[in-house]
Amino acid sequence: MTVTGTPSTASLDADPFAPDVLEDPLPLQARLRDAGAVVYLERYGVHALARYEHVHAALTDWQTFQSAAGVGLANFRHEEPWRPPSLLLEADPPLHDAPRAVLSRILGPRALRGLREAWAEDARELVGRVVRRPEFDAVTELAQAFPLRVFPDAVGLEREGRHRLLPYGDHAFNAFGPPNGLVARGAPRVAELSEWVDGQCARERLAPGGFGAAIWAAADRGDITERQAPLIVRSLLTAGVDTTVHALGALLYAFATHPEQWRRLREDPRLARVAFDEAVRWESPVQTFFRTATRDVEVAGTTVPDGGKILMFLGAANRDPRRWDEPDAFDLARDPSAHVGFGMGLHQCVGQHVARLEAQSLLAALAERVEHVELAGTPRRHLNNTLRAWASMPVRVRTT
Ligand code: 4MI
Repeated sequence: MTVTGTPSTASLDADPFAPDVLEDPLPLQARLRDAGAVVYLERYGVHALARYEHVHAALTDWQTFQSAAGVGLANFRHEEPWRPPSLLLEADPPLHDAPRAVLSRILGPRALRGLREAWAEDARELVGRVVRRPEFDAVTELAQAFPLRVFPDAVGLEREGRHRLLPYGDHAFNAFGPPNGLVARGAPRVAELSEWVDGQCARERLAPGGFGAAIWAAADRGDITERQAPLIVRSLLTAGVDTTVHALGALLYAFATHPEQWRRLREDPRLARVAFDEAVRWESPVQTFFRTATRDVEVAGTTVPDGGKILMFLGAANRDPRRWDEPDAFDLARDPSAHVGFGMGLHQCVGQHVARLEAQSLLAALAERVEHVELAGTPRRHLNNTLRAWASMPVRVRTT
């Protein structure tokens, strides 16, 4: 006898936020993709999507898969968020639209043109200084140092307290996951870090000419309200530093371990743009985000209940062999542009042009000065519930 009807949903008791999985998420990603289109994660009572097709479909259907109930494990329908929700990340239309439109313009390619030359020069100066020594730490001395040098100035932040940006972002990205040891470890500093960040969002703290002042100018024009402006500045400070730091870390790791790809980039520096997207696809600095079902919805034969959380594995989708040839290869010859490392659809990363400009500035400066780069020791991961990150990466370079 053949049993027909609803096929049972695959179910796993694995913990995607356990330290050993965060250390190397690839085996669990493969298990999830192969278990089925939808996998129930028993430990957290959520449904997971790890195949490109289904992650993409969920990302582009904001009506069914909402962000306003939080894009972490916490369900804002029942649980109080650790900070007032973001007007961008944790909102949907119509509330999402005005903040999004304002920030898209401020962080758009046209608006960034004025930063190009200055950032190129900043990158040349930093690289020139760092490569004077043949060995250095590519994470602290480049991937962290460059964004911390250019981004806070572009926002118009005061100098005092900038060391709080990375730990604040690190905690925010941990807080999208379950309340595990990583969140507990960050908890003692949350009050201090949040107080500083929130304080920097006030109009009078932000230097004229920066992204922050431009957000307040939009409030003066009435495009957003004065109550919205500081929270939009807060989005820049939350999303603008750790993400780019870890994307640059991914890029530097990729080239330090793929000498032939570095040669290729040096022969054709126009490949810098593809290189950045390929690194974002390959490492997926933002590994996961949740959505919440706005109704009982069927996904590939499984019903996700209204209010149910859906965990989308961006990193798994970006290495899904159903979508990508040789997904584990870092290869400048492919077109990685459809990756979901920046999300997809309405919420797709509004800061990606800033991230691209940072990466292109740094890569161009490195390509000018560095003939060859390789690991000079074992790189060390930095564990975070959401981010795929490096704590340290010793490299050796041969300069021109
Ligand atoms: C995708 S990373 C991210 C985006 C936005 C915010 C935080 C993180 C925010 O606070 O708006």
